[in-house]
Formats: sequence, structure tokens, C-alpha cells
Amino acid sequence: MESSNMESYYVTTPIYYVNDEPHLGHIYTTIAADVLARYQRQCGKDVFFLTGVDEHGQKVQQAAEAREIEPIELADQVVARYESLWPEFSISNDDFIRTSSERHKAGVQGMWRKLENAGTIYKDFYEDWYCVPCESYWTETQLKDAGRWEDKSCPDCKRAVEKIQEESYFFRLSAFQDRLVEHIKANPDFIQPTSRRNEVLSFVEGGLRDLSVSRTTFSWGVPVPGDEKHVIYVWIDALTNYISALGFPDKDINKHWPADVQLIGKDILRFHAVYWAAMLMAAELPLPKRIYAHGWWTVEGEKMSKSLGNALRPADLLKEYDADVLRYFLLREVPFGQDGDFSFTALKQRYNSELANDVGNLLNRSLAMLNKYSDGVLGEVNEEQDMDRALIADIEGMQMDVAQALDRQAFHLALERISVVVRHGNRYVEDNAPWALAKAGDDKRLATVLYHLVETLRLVAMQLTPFMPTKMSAMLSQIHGEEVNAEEMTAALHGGWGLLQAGHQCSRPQPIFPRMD
Ligand code: ME8
Repeated sequence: MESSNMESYYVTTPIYYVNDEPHLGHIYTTIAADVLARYQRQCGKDVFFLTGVDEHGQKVQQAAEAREIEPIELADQVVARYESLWPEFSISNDDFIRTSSERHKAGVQGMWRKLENAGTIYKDFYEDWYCVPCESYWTETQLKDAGRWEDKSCPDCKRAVEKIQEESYFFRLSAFQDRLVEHIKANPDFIQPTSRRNEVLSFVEGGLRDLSVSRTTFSWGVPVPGDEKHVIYVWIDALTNYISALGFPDKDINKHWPADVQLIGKDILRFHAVYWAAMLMAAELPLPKRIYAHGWWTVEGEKMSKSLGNALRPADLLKEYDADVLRYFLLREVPFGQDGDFSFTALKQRYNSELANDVGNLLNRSLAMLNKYSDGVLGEVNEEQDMDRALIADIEGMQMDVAQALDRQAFHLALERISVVVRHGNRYVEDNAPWALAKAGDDKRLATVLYHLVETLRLVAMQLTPFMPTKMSAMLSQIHGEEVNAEEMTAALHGGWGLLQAGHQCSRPQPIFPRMD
């Protein structure tokens, strides 16, 4: 299809720091973005899905020093991890941005010049506190207000802050206070979920200080154009990735920008909803349509941390669990905006009840009966009854409800709605008792019932494809009776009831969700 005529959809994840290996939190945001990207592709949109890594800054420089290697070597090692991990989780990103790349540096310097030309950059002296793990600045008053003055620790991450006294460029963030408030109020969807929007609103209404946007005490970053001893503040650098990847400032970015949704964790909302938004205003670029700050995962009730050594590593999880099952569980278990706890017991329970017992069972019994009673061949539909019409109506309702849920990043509601149809399908089996129809020789009704079951399974699998692309390719291959790639099946061509015709041959059932002990 000619992509220029297609509606575009741009989704981003944060770019992850290379001072640490990927963990559960990183795959979570990336899987969520992948589901949106896959769903929108299925709907026929021209999708651009961006993820990447944040390589610059003091934190990465320090991590490299501790390992006695250059920052770029550390970055290369961690990038290799991400690049091998993402395909294992079926992450279908269209691009991967590294902040050490030339295209990104050009983007950051282009952004700097825009800010400068807009009169929003000035030089002064910075004297306050800095948190290296968060790469964020704090005033004495802010530390005092947060009860962090005594031990000089960061109000966000509670780790030690350090005093900085240096010449610095500043960004006139304070000048954007009114416009930000106005924008947030006029666009209720701009920051989601709503509770987070309200937090940002009161933060901005509380007053904004200008932001120190350059550092002179280390060198691992993008130099300020024309004043190379200054390195551009890592957040100005990092935030610009969302447009440097599109070719800013040299290329026209309008095809994809503004982003439809930028997914982030709640930890970095202020940087996005305030700094990034103000930078875009200063550069006279449109703001993203939505910034969605999801919640925080703990593991078996504990905060994941390096010191506790309990950070869940995706590569380890894959030794025990299927990637698609993890994708399903992470998005099903916890409403996207809320914090959640990862527990293996919950994972197994959900898997066994919703995937093995509900989806797997419906697939196995339906295809087994079709093979037993008609050699896997679909018959004609005869005289649809109310029960049949109710099933079709439920499926059409599911398609609308899933669209609406995903439009507001309510992944768990989308999956819950699909489950409703699966359970309906299993009830339909019981209510129609195909074995009894076969026994009674009612071939017409039997064919009708089996047809409805197979079409239900097909449309459920289509709907689950963005969540579990590999499993659903396997499921759809059994239904279609030949190897199919679910990714290539669009809603327009394959999403309507009645695609399969009488005479269609299905395969024998192969379990795709065996029970877990
Ligand atoms: O902050 N639960 O990178 P980062 C849920 N480089 N999500 C989690 C999580 C958890 N326990 N831990 C991490 C940075 N995440 C910056 C971003 S963007 C221009 C620059 C996810 O490696 C979540 O998306 O610390 C969070 O926002 C992100 O990882 C932080 O990744």
C-alpha cells in the first residue's frame, strides 16, 4: 500500500540509560508501545515506532569509569543487549536511536540553536544541588521542603545529591509557565492518566524556575554549538531524540510529528510534560498529542534494585517463560497507569485460567470436533439462531471496545474484553453440545455451530495478535489450515465476520497454551 496516503501513527518509548542492563521495567514500556504499534498497523496506519538508548551524561560517564572503560564502550555493550533482546520479545520498532549517533547530535544542536534564536537561552552561574542518578537539579529550598536537607539526598530517588558551582547556560523555563498551564487545561488528553495530569498541573502552577542546561565539569555529551567547553544538559539532549530520529532539523518531520502517544514511566513525567513541552513551544513545534505515564513495577512486593539484586532480567525470564505469555501477563495484570507487583504465582494463575483453560481449550475442542465430525472442513451455515447472532454481536462489540480501550492505553480492559468473548465461545460450546447434535444426526445445526466457533476463534486471534504475535500466528495457522503470518493480516481484509467459506479446511489442533504446573 502507498504509505503517503495512509494516516500516520507515531509511538515512542523513553530512551533507556546504558549504565544498567535491561530489566523488567524497560521491557514493560517497550512491550506496551509495541502492542500499540502492531494494533495500529493492523488497522492500516503508517506506523512509526521509536525506541533507543540514552548514552550521555554524568551517570553513564561514572558507570564507565567504575568499569575502567570508555563511555562509548559501555554504551556499545548495553546496546548489543537491547538489540538482541528486542527481537526475542517481538518488539517491532521501526527505528532505534542512539544519542551518540551523528544524526542525533545534529538534532540536539539544531534544537539548541532554535532555543537560542527564540531568545530563551542565557548564560549565568549555577550554584545548587544535582542528583546524578536522576540527572536532575534541586534547590536548597526544594531539599528542605522535601525533608532531604539534613542528609542532602534527592527528593525523587533518595540518593545523595552533590553541590554544583559552575558557569552554565540557562533555559528560560519560567517564561513558559502560563502557556503550559493553558495547554494542559485546554488539552485534557495531553497528560494521562488524569491523576498524573493533575500532579503536573499543580507543579507548574506552583511556579517554574529557569533550568540550567549546560555543564562544564565533564565531557560525555553534545557540545554547546559555539562554546564547546559546555556540554548540553543530558535531558535536553535525550528529549530531543523523539525528533532527531525523524531527521530534525534538516528534514521535514511533519509526516510523523507530533507523536500520537509518548509512553514513559511516572518517574520521568516532569521531564516530559514540563521540560520537553516547553522546549517544543520555544522551538515553535507542536506538542505530542499525549504523554502517558504508566505505573511502577515491584517484584514479589519489593522495589527492584541493584543492591537487593532482585531486578528481573528479561533474558532470565525467557529461560522459563514464553515471551508472548510475558507480554500478555504484564499488560493484563495491572491497569497501565497503576503500580503493580510482579509475582510468579499470579503469572501462572492468569496463564492457566485465561490462556490455557479459556483460549487454549476453546481452540482445542473446536478444532478437535471439526476434525472428528467433518475432517476439519467447514460446512454451510444454516438458519442462524439467536445464540449465533448473540455471539457475532459480542465479537463486533469486542472489536469496538478494544479499539476504544487501546485508544486510551487501557490494555487490561482490551484483554478483559477479549476474554469475555472467549468465555462466551466456551459457553456456546456447552449450550449447543455439538456431540449431542452429532449423535442426533443434526448435521445442519452441527455445521452451523462449528462454523461459528471457528470464526470466533479466528477473530479472537486477530484481536490478540498485537499482544501475542507469535502465539497468534500459530493459532491462525491452525484455523487457516496453512502457515500464516498474523502480522500481515489487516483488519480491513481479515477483520470481518464470515471470511472463511464452506469447504475451508482447518488443521488438526496443536496445543499452543499447555497448562503450567
Ligand atoms: O529515565 N516499573 O532511563 P531509564 C515500570 N534515560 N517501568 C520502569 C521501571 C519499573 N520498575 N523501571 C524502569 C531514563 N522503567 C532516561 C529517559 S527519555 C527522553 C530519557 C521504565 O533507563 C519506565 O519507562 O532510567 C521508565 O520511565 C524508564 O524505564 C526509565 O528508564
